[in-house]
Amino acid sequence: MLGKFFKKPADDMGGRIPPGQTLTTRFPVLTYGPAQHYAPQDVQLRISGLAGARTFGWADLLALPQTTLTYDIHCVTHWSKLDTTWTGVRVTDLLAVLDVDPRATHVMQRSVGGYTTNLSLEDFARPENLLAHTFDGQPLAAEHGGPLRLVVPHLYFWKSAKWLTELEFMAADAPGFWEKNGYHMRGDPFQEQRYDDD
Ligand SMILES: Nc1nc2c(c(=O)[nH]1)N[C@H]1C(S)=C(S)[C@@H](COP(=O)(O)O)O[C@H]1N2
Ligand SMILES: [Mo]
Repeated sequence: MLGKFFKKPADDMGGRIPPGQTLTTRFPVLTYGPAQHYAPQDVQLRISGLAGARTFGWADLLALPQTTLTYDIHCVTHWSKLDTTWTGVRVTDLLAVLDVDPRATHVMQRSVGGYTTNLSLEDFARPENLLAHTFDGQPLAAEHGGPLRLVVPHLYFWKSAKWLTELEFMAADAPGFWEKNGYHMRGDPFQEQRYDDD
């Protein structure tokens, strides 16, 4: 049955398909534990650690510049999906209104439900990264992390926390949920950084 939805790319689509990945046109749901369900009005994005403590509610997030971007996503379970379109707040536009301490080198994403995943500040601050609330022009479905998730397309998709509720700025790297369980600290799909010994 899976063969109906997953096909081996004929080529690497001009370098767009990382090694070991297979294309899908579906949008698989990958969640450890149950999906979280709450209204946009209940979104609270806390900023903590080495940045001035702040909380952004839904209206605060919508008051920031809104951007729509299309790019490919890659899951460590070997599926890639091309040309996914997301709308939200660019991480760089959020950073522009924060007061980040120069000692901050890493960011921990925290989700409603307890999922965590770490990024270097450099990987976090890329201009294509979005705090996304909309997928394909529709409100992001709860199963895919709505009302609000991070999307960091240049790394494996486990680095994009669904139901995002906190960004902690840190002076050193620290493992999140999957990283504590053997996944790579960075997770670059083009270097196949799947596990911590890759
Ligand atoms: N809060 C939370 N975020 C998460 C996960 C999770 O289990 N909980 N799974 C990660 C993994 S492993 C992947 S591949 C993507 C899957 O996103 P999707 O379900 O929208 O395809 O979400 C990531 N973000
Ligand atoms: Mo994943």
